[in-house]
Amino acid sequence: MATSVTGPQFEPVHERALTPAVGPAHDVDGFVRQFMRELNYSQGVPLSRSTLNDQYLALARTVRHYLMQGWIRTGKRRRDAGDKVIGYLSAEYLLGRQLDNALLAADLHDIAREAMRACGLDFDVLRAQEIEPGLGNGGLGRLAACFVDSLATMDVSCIGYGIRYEYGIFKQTFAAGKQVEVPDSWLALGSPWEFPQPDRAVQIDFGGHTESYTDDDGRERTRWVPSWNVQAIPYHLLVPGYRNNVVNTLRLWSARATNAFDLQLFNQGDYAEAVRAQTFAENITKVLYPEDSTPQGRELRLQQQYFFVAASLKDFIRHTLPQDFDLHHLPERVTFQLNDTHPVIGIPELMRLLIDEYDFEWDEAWDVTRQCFDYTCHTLLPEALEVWPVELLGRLLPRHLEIIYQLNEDFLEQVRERFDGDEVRARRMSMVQENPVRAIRMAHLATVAANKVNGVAALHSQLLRDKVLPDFSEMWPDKFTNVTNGVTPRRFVRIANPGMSELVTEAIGEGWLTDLERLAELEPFAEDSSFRERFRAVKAGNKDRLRQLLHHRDDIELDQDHMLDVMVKRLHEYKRQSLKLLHVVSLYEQIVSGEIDADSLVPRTVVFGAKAAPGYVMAKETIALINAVARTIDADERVKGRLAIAFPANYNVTLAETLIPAADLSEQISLAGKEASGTGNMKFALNGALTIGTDDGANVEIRELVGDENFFLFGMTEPDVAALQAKGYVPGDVYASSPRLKRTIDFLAGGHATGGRTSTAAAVIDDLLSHDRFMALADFDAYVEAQGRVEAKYADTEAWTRSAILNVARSGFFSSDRSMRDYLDRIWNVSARS
Ligand code: NBG
Repeated sequence: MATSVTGPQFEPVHERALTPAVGPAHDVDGFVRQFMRELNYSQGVPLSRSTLNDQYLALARTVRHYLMQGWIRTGKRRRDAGDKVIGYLSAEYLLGRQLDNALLAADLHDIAREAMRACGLDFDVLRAQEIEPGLGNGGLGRLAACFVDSLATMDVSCIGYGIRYEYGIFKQTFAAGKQVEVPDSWLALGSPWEFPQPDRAVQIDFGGHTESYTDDDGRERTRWVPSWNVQAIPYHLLVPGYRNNVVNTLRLWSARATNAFDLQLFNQGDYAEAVRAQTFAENITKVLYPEDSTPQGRELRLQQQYFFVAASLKDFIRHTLPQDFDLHHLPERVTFQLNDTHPVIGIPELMRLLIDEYDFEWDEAWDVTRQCFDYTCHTLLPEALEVWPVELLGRLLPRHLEIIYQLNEDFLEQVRERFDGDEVRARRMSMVQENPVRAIRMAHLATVAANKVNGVAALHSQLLRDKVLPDFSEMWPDKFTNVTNGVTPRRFVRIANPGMSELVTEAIGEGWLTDLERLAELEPFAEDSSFRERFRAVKAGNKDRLRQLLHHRDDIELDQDHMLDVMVKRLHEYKRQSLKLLHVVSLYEQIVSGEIDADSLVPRTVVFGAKAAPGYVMAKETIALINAVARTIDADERVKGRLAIAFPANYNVTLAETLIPAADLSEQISLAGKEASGTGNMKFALNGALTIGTDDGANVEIRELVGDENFFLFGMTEPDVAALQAKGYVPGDVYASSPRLKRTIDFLAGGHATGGRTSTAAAVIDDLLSHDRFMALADFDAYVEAQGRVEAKYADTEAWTRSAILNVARSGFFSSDRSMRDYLDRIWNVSARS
């Protein structure tokens, strides 16, 4: 007789692989044991013979252990519930160091510190071992990292898809003041935060041609016959939420040759040829394009884009959806957020998958596809909107080009119908540009397909509607929306500024870190003189921390008690580092000429941090010029102790975390209408720096929130800029009519701020006087005037501190948690669990 087994129901073993009984205990003892296991069994060394790197890797893997249970649980819970997934498609994630964030999320910081002490190790030295994964250029990549942090903290189902670049953003060094780029080998000493999954590889095709055929049901079909392919290997990284046991996933793709090498060629001794295919394939994810705001029309870049998007879509359908899922219901299970135009090739790819591989009719496929994508635009510079030459796209992805043509035909028919056959308009709106070369406008494709299109700050979204895509917003006004960027307060307040975090918690209690608007409760403390004193003490401590860091890291000696005036961001003409430099030169000139007494100046150190794209000549000239002026001022006894420039090389997330909390003044001085949002501006305000800024990007919202009296506004507005442009801008006229500007430029041109060498400033000055595309000269006088207001206020310590506290109290809006809530409400139609 058959017996049925009754008794306790066990969870399937694979789901309970980690129970508290086998996971490390949440105490010092448990941590130490796990650490020693990692050191001995994973690193394969005893403590006595371990290197710092061994110890760091063991520490990181120990912390990772504590997150795994949450990761497994989160995945299971989401699969069981059939949650709609946010598929965040981004070519960049500028993650920053992982250890501190993981320790904070899992509430392990104190335990880990104590455990390392018990092992006789210096916790801070180990933390400093980590090389940050610099898989992004600047704001766009950092924003993606902030967003995935917030979604995990809010318990929203999100998979971040991207590229595992073997070399991230280059490491910047200076040689004789000039930028030199060094490869960033972040993987060289091991990468403890990722899990490779070679068995989940996806094949990605390229090249070849298409052909028509009739299928078994007698339907006319098209088939893509590619000519080469590569393997995409996923690596997953953990994205822990803040103390909620939620761990989301980042899935980054690495390229590998389909056939590692040709054994026959190898055996014949032709080693180079034998591995050629491998080298070629692996080049796809070799390096991050070191560009920001200007696309490089490079084939490899398009390969990268298609590679990661195609891998992500296939992977989602195969591994995240249940087997046999009916793809007609895809929009119920996923929404793909296109982070700028880089992943837009995903639109024709989804069409192709549905039609060619899943037998959808064209209209059915379009109906599904257009519900699956939303598009965020991150720029206003026309040259930064990607276009792909038809010749290139057709050669690399012939089937996709056909699909785009068909989509465009259907779309233009709609345009003509709607606007009485307006051909001029149709040409403007077409996805295909005819001149100077026939090319696909990826922003148009994205806008047509997307459910929603958003800009990244109120002004930017308005300009996007009115100036960049006006025809589209006229056709589909409801498609356009705004979500103002935000930053994660976990990394940029709690980790970066522990002193201020403690002070805030003492004042208003816990809870603000996941509900940042609660910072508003700080407002009354601005009037409390003892609180102001403690606030200043925190700032002084942060400056001291920066002083020590720059001393060791860069051999830079920061003067004690200086106002720290900080401009950190990518080097770009529209951001106008040259305007900041002109201001410094102007102060210097005034002292040297005896117009002002050095002792009457508010002592100030101007800190620059900026990488220039390697091919961006003017940006590199500007870097060399800043360094030359820095050296000259530093060597001049007349300004010693009163004025200095510090330009640490290799500005990155790690440096930002020490630099921003130390700043007094935040420089956000782009030409109005050019900076889409900025996010550094938010980080500074949240850390109690006052902003000097133009009416641009998110500065507008910062000023509205913190109040005019706590913000130094200057310069032309966007309409002023447009009017001046229309009238014809002549920088030479500005130079001639502003005595202060003229003196400054003449002084600089005469080599007086560059150690006597006139050539150092020549390129920058020539450009400013002849083109000045971003109107730095036109805003110079206003900027200098605003800096006067800065000095006056800084001299009144209490007033300054009051404003600094109010900046913190009124900047809660700039949490990326709020941004994510806006995306959930306005774009994704998904609700957060918390
Ligand atoms: C950048 C903008 C910034 C903005 C970030 C994040 C690109 C293409 N754009 O102003 O220049 O803050 O995106 O939205 O990198």
